[in-house]
Amino acid sequence: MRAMLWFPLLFLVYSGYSSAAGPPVTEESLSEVAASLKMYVDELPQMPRLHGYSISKGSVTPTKLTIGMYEKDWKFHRDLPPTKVFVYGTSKAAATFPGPAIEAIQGVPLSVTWLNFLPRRHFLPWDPTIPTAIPKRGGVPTVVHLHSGVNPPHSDGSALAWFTAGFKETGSAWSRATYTYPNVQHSGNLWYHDHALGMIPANLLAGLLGTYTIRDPVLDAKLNLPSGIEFDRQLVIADRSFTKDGSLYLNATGVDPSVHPQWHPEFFGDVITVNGKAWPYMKVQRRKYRLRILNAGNARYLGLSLSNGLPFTVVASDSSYLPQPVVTSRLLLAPSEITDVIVDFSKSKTREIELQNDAQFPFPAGELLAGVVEGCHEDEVHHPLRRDQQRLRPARAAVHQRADPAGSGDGDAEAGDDRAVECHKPHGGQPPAPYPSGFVQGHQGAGTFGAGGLQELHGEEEGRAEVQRQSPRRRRPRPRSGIREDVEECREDRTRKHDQRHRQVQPGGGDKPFPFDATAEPGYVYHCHILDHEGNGMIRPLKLVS
Ligand SMILES: *[C@@H]1O[C@H](CO)[C@@H](O)[C@H](O)[C@H]1NC(C)=O
Ligand SMILES: [Cu+2]
Repeated sequence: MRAMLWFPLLFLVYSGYSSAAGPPVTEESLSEVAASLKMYVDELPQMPRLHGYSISKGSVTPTKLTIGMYEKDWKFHRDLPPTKVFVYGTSKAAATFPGPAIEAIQGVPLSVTWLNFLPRRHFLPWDPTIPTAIPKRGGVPTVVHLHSGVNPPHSDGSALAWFTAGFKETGSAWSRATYTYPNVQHSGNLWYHDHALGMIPANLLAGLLGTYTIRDPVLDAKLNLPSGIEFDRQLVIADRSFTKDGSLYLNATGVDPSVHPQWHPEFFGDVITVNGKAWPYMKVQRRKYRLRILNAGNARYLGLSLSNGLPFTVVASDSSYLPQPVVTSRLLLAPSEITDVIVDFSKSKTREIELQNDAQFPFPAGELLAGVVEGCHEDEVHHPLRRDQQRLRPARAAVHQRADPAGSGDGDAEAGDDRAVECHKPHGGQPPAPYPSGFVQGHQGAGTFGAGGLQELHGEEEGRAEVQRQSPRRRRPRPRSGIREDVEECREDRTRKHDQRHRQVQPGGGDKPFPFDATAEPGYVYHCHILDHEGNGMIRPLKLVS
């Protein structure tokens, strides 16, 4: 297995001099650092878990957390000097890369006060020439978005609701330090990350990200999936590049400086980190594990498989269970996607298994690293400590009954008012101005955001007429399954109709309204989740207006 490494092993011992004083950083020097890091010497850590609820007199009650953002040093690898990062934690000492794993309970609201303790200057380059959060008096602008969260607009982490350390400066949409997460949606896998306008590639690369799990103890128990801190694990995969002194690297020179001094369409790191360690290993027992895998890279897709051919049983994707489990030997994960899989290590015929990545980059047109695999982590299979008697119950039980499970368009129990959604485009300055005539149509009860169709319309008149024509009772095209935040880009030169159906994600289906006003200020945003694209302006306000 070890012959299949990415690079021949080079044992180079670097002294920790500063990159400012050293030779210029080149692609070769970054690859050399990556090649110098021996794989599988650090054990996969688990991030600290934060319970998003209290237990009082035997029942679960809401609670409040305070989480700060800190600059600190983080050890990504035994042989790499400490790396400066920006990370989340309940204190500087407790802060981790990625941040603490927040565990919420379905139906139990959680309040989080997010505090910025970051210094005056960012240690990574960022682009001031596009609509970007730029404080006048220094500091690093930040705001926290809970990805896939069904949250009130004021707690959604609008890109313009940013704030610097001590709230010394705040963006135009800032309204509060404490966010509330109702957790009314399905149990599932979410993640939180920074969302400050234009700062997203740099702030996430620096480490401002973490997992957020909504559990439904009754449902989860029924499914009989591997559970508990040892067997239900988060794997946060993020590619990064390191200079010889251990610093995170982000290129500040654009691909074509004659066009733009800084623009880089996509960041690809040379080192794969999992839970903040470069190529770690994980010791596993001969039994089933639940692995919740997040691709937290800026732009790298992951095509994951296990080196000994063990399959993955996919039980959930981003933020909800699948209708049926899907057995596959390969998982394709775009940036920010989460897959929730069961791996049965009792079926392993080998003692070591590499989690491999074969995705091209940029995806899908980039080069394939022929004959080469990247090990993300290695599972060393130990003899069983106890026999694994566990059997998965049919995952059908996992699915929340939806109002319209088949997506047939019949039985559209859309209590729903139609919602006109305006697309906005940035007009050079900030805040971004609305698209003059762009809009999408949707329904209240948003959660599943299935793009049924896309049709080009000409001019505002035709657009408005189309919205009117589409009554709430009308049959709509079958939405794609799965839940995504991404919507196709609105082009400023055309008016487009996105035929959207927002489906209720309340437990037990039904069409209960949100426990908040989804039309309130400052609205929401939609954006590309290749972070470098988002950072380059592919992010737009989205407001439910009626
Ligand atoms: C940074 O980007 C420039 C322009 O594309 C490129 O020439 C240079 O090699 C890059 N540096 C590194 C270290 O990747
Ligand atoms: Cu996100």
